[in-house]
Amino acid sequence: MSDPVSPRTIVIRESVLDKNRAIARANRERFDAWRCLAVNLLSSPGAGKTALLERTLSDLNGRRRLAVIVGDLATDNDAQRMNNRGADIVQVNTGDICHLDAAMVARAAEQLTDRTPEVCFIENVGNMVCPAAFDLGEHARVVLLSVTEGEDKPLKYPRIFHTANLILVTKMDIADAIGFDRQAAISALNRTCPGVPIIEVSSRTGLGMAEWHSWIETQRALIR
Ligand SMILES: Nc1nc2c(ncn2[C@@H]2O[C@H](COP(=O)(O)OP(=O)(O)O)[C@@H](O)[C@H]2O)c(=O)[nH]1
Ligand SMILES: [Mg+2]
Repeated sequence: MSDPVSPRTIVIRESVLDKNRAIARANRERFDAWRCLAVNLLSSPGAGKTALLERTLSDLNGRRRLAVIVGDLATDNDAQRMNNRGADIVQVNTGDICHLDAAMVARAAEQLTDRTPEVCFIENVGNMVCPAAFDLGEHARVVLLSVTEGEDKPLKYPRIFHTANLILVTKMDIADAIGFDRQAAISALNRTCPGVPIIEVSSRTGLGMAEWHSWIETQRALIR
């Protein structure tokens, strides 16, 4: 028989999450004060978060003041890719930590005070598990599911999908080539997170971008 779970372990984890929640609340108040929509992007590595942001920054350049806080274990590759598109990019290296937390976002947001954004995207560390537990002070969570990952991922990693306000099914331009089963994916999403809107997108062809931009504007209008 396995040992019972140590109560002490649970208490420590709860206190970490409590502390995170308090900082997240302060982050949200700051974004509200800036009248800035904060969007947390979550997915497995390689689902297309940076490609989506590259395209979004270029599309919205000149229409909105944009910023990206980008989390990465070790490199600034994604920040380099998003540079020179009119947005402020703040890199956060998390080292061994598999998710961003609210304190990291608070430090990053300090760097945006001179030119406060109207929309701040937060590209989380690519991971389908850890980032789900950490509120960053965002207004909305967007979970990306790429057509190459397997249609059953929402059933296997339900927590991240439960917390989503929007699902983007990415890389639709290669869906046919790789035999993506659209009905299976939609049905897994509807079972895991019923009612959450789904937009099919391609950062390569621009499919779904107008709908994605319009979702951003609708969310921005909801900020107090
Ligand atoms: N065909 C296709 N490839 C894409 C698309 N979006 C991203 N990719 C590719 O998928 C890989 C991972 O994308 P990236 O944006 O780095 O994913 P991230 O790790 O979630 O930030 C790269 O080789 C991208 O060029 C897309 O819409 N269509
Ligand atoms: Mg990336």
